[in-house]
Amino acid sequence: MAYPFQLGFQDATSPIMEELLHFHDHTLMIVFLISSLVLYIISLMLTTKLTHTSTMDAQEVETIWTILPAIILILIALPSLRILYMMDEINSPSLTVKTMGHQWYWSYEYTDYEDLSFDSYMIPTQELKPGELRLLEVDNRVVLPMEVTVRMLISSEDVLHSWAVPSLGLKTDAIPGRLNQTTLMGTRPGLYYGQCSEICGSNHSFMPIVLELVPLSYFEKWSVSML
Ligand SMILES: [Cu+2]
Repeated sequence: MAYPFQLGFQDATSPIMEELLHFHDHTLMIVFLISSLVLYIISLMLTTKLTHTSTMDAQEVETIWTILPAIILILIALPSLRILYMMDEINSPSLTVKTMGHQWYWSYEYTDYEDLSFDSYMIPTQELKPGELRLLEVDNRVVLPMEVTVRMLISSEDVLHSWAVPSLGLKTDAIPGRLNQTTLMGTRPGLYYGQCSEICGSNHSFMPIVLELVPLSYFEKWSVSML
């Protein structure tokens, strides 16, 4: 989860999120270089009276300042497209979990099991135990095996919601009448928090998502205990 007053992204828990963080740093570096150059030129223009006849009409410089931005845009677009296709790929998942958005809670269904489903409600502030996070804890967490490709099917029973877990690089809209699909692969065990990310009504802020990533053997024990 994010720490108080955090700037920037949460640490990556999936290979996709690592890619996204690298891409963010890459793009920010380009922005930084362009801004430095522009600031430098502005400061030159403000502090000197130097003009050069060749800047008044020059085919060469115009060619350069047209082609150079185009190359920079390609350097941003190509890695972006690469990640887009990686995120779109469904890598033969071993487990499928269906989640439905409701006003205002999430419900989960492990469709590989006969009868494994539950609702996941936020724990109200007055019922929190010491150390628990306000507006983020739920009564039933989504337990998932780590280092296993999981397919999430996301839809909604009533209005638009959005199922989002920042440290996994996930944000998928839950749309009534439509089944959205995404894959996740957690690389570290732990608790991962997310929130509904589509304004869905008065309790939009109170339907968090908690993933509990555990080793496969723990997941098997958990799934048996839930049946
Ligand atoms: Cu919402």
